[in-house]
Amino acid sequence: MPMNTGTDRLKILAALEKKILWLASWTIHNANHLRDNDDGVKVGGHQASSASLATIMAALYFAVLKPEDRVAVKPHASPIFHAINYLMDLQTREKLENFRGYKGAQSYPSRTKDIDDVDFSTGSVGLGVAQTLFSSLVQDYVRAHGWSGGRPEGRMVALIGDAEMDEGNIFEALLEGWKHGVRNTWWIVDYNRQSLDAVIREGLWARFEAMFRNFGWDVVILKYGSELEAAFKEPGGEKLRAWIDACPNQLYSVLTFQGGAAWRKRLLDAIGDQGAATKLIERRSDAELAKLMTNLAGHDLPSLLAAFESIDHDRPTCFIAYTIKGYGLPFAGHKDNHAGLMTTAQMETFRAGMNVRAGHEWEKFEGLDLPKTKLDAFLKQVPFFAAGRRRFGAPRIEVPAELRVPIQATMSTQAGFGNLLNELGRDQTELAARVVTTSPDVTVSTNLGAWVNRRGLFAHEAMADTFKKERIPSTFNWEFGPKGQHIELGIAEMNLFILLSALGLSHTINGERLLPIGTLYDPFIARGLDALNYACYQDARFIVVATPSGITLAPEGGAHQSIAQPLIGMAQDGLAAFEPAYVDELAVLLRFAFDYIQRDGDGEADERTWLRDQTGGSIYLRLSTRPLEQPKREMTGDMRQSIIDGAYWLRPPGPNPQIVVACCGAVAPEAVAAVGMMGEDRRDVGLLAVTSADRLNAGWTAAQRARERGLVGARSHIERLLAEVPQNCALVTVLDGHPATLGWLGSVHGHRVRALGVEHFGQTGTIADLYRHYGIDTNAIVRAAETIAPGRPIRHLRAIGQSRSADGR
Ligand SMILES: Cc1ncc(C[n+]2csc(CCOP(=O)(O)OP(=O)(O)O)c2C)c(N)n1
Ligand SMILES: [Mg+2]
Repeated sequence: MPMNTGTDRLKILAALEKKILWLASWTIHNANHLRDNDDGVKVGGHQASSASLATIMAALYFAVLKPEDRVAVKPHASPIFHAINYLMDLQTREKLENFRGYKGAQSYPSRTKDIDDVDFSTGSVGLGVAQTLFSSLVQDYVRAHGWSGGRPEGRMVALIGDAEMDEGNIFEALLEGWKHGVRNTWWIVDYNRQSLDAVIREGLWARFEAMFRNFGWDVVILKYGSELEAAFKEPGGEKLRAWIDACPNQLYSVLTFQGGAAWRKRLLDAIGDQGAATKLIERRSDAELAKLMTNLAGHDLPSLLAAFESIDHDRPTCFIAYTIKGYGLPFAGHKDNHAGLMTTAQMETFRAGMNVRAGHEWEKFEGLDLPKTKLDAFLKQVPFFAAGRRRFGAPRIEVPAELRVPIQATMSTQAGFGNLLNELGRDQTELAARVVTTSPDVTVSTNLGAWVNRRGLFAHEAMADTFKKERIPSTFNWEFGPKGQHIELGIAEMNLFILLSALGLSHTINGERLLPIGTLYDPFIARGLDALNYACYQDARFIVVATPSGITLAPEGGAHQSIAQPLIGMAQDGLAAFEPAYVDELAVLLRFAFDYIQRDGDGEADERTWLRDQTGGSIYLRLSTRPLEQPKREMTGDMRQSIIDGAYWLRPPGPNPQIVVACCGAVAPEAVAAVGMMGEDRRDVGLLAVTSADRLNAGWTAAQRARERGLVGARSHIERLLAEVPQNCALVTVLDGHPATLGWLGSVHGHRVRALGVEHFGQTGTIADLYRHYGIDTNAIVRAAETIAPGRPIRHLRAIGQSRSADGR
């Protein structure tokens, strides 16, 4: 286009940079002002932090990025991000006026809550950064499987705070990226040398540079802007360069804050020579000197454009861009500026400097000295936005009515999971083709081995199994290649969840649906919990299969035994958690999971369960390595539905029960035995098998809410199940996990309840030892029942008690 000659383009970009800084600052100021009389909560952490990235984001969003690129924006730069989208008509004035308010533009860019085109949510620092790296891997995966759909390869870009680089998950991702030959990833570090509380250590950039190079990245250091570079070439310029090179971060910040006169005094004291260097300084007014000395490359459009546009390869690249926190604002450089806000008087001065008239603050081109038509025409052709919204969809992958699974007489749910995937792996179906598995170095021990034998490991280059070639017998024949369907990860669980987040957004990022399954050890969910939360917050879709779990993993001891995980499963939004006891239940649930992770309907609750099942979400299956005798039964439609809804009667209570036992997961045999033992001494005992405390609880809560809103007939699954149980009947609940997971069942209809479970770090021992120690064995269930539902002593319990004391235990 003729208007896009070099200088024209620079002028327009400079105007747009100014505009987004204005709009972001005004958004923040305005939102604060509106809420001054309200709850007094001020907007912090955005003003200075946003200004730091205004130039870089103007260069990227308005010039450098292409429609196929995707960006994770540093959380506190959200006002700049929203301002850019506002200019592109993708964000509304109403939402900006309500920034951080109820249903307003979000404090941190959010895929799920914002209306503008957020590629990756950010907020918990470090996670968005790693997400870009894994998204790039997923892009490679999709393309290697022949699903590019003719779309060009995109770059995954992260805008990173320099203090954000402290987050360990970034380093974990770097290492994993190196192993997988990551490409097309740009990380741009906003090197403003300030965190929230402090000015950072000297020379940090050199550590970053060495580290990135070590992991095979290209590093581009963007230090001085074009004006400073030109000044260095003037007579005396070398002295200026030497001074600024040696200037400590703290001093540079102080002088930036103090302004031109302070710069002059300090520079003349330090390098004044009554010669060329003095002249270089004296030639400039205070304002010019301040502008020159803060002309870092991160605020210099020509330097930024040259650097970004010179990259003509797909190697991962880290840009370390020197910037000033609060650039262009009155508190630029001040170490306390993280939560800095402009006073009304400062805002007025800033407004005057921007040529914005009162009452015209939201006008797109107000105060810019370029014709509106020109700016409008430029915005219409900005490449990044030219192809429309960057969110895609993908058709649903058909899921059969049933998944095949061979069930042995005695087996664990983990073994059942291995069988299910092994069977799936035999099929040449679209479902099998779209499944992608991953595991942080526990592929074999979580029973994915057979699946991987069939489907292979993903790698850019084919690589044969040398053991196989050398004819050394092994259970696992693992071939690597571009068509492989298992992504092998190192041990870091953060990487597992961020990869699942990237795989689970493939339908919207790449327009190609994947059905990701990640396996790990249940206790180590805690290690990746923030990343799991992040993945769910972005509405990524995946299945997490966690084994082994609980103290059932007896000889492994407390370090490997999960207690709180069932509660995580209940509390984690966007994640439906299940803990089946038997393999036929698991088969039903895995089938449901494949369907559920693909749903994207509206949020209306289902009249039957009061669960928002149309919206779908991710799935957590808590499995066990304990082999259990499997029930021989026909899976009826009703039972299938109940397993999915969260519970079914393994033994329905009689007409007037005194006791109902509710059990979940691997302790089913203890519960079955206890119910059998009580049969002679307590009436009509029932046994409820809970497959999902999470879904029972969610449905119950939603049904109560619905009734409070006038839908008097709303009933959830657990309410219907327990409605059969008379009020004076007592409940004993039991699981290998925290007792609070099921303890709430008593509140549903006001039954007395005794909740058994595990509250303390496990011991080593046999399963029998530990179930006894923690009080979740058959005796403990019976004892609890005897106490909570008084009646005649339970004979079997006394018999066991006697034989126990006889053998001295
Ligand atoms: C995991 C996590 N811990 C803490 C915070 C709170 N927090 C937000 S920004 C920030 C520091 C910001 O420093 P930097 O990354 O250098 O960004 P800058 O504001 O300088 O651009 C902190 C501690 C957070 N958002 N996420
Ligand atoms: Mg910083």
